[in-house]
Parts: sequence; structure tokens; C-alpha cells
Amino acid sequence: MKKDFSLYLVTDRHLAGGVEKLIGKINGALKAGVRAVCLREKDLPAKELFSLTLRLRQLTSEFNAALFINDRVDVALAVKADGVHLGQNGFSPKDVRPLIGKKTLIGVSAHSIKEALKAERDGADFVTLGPVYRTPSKEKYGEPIGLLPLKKASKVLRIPFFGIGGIKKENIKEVLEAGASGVALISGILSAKNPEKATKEIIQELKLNKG
Ligand code: TZP
Repeated sequence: MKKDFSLYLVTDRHLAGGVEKLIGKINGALKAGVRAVCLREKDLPAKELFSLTLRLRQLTSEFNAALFINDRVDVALAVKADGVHLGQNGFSPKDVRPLIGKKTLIGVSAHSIKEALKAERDGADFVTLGPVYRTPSKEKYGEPIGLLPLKKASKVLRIPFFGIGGIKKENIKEVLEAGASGVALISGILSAKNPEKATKEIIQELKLNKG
């Protein structure tokens, strides 16, 4: 499995400037070394979502990178995605595991240690934990939780966790020092003028600070 990633790129076509720009930016990020992409386009109608997923399946495969699909287990199964990513208001890993088997990864979005521990008990392979910092769309993701829950998570969680929310190269060091296995981000790459360069810098920072 393509599990060995410490940078998890989450999509947002609105932020990227539309589907075509999103694909171009993901291409740049993959060129720079991103190993895992999570397609998260909650408001895209099924037909367009499926067509975008097929294109991203092709693109991620060319780079031997993992593709995760947010929430839509049906779409993940249809394109043989490497994983699904589940929120707090949809399916539980318990519901999904029998459908996708052992090899397909399950990520879960957690906003607290309690949610992260529940995800672990329910069979998640990893969680994203946050928002750690203020994000451009704070309303959508809630108040930032800061670094303390990450430090606690590193003591009680057995599965890997990724800091998410307002992550940029300047704060990667402290997120890793808090015990995260890696970082998940949207705007740090998709809002960058040059996503390939931004990704290279983030990967460099991850390498420098990984123990
Ligand atoms: N979950 C918690 S914060 C967040 C998600 C999906 C958004 C992260 O976006 P950004 O631009 O990396 O802060």
C-alpha cells in the first residue's frame, strides 16, 4: 500500500479556481512529490464528480500516488481508489470496512481527541486532527484547536494523525514536534502562485523536521 506519506493534499476546486485549474495544480504538486491526494468536492454533482475522479485516478496513478475519496464510498469503489476519507456526519469506518476490504485505507476527520479515539476504535487507519490554526474558511471548520490536542493525541492514539487547518511551511515544525505523522492541507498548495514550488518547500520542511 501507498501508506508512506506525510503530506496529504486535500482538494477544493473553488479555491483552486475551477476544475481545470485544480487538475493543473494537483499535477504540479504531484510533480513536486505529493504522495496522497484526497478528493473533497462535496458540492459537485455526481456526474461531474465521477468524471473528475476518473481524471484524478489516472493522474495519481501516473505518479504512483494514492487517491482518497471524501465520503463517497460508491465513487471510491468505482475507480478503485486507495482510500476513503470520512467526516463525522456520514458513514463510520465500521460501516465502510466490510465494503472496501482491508487493503483500502480509511481516513477520518477528527476535531478532538474523543473523535480521534472513536475513529481508531471503529477501524480507521489514520485521522486528520484540526483545525489546528485559523483557516481561511474558519466558519466551515470551527474554532482552531491549537497544538495541545495534537500533543495529547501523540500519547493516546496508536494510528497516525495529520495536523490540518492553516498549515503552511512556517508551522510544520511545531506540528511535527507535537507528534503528528504529517500534515494535511488545502490552501498552502492550492492557493499558492506556484503550487509545484510551494509543494517542494513543504516537502523539504517535512524532511528536515521528521525524526
Ligand atoms: N478540516 C479541518 S480544517 C480543514 C479541513 C478540511 C481545511 C484545511 O484547509 P487549509 O486551507 O489547509 O487551512
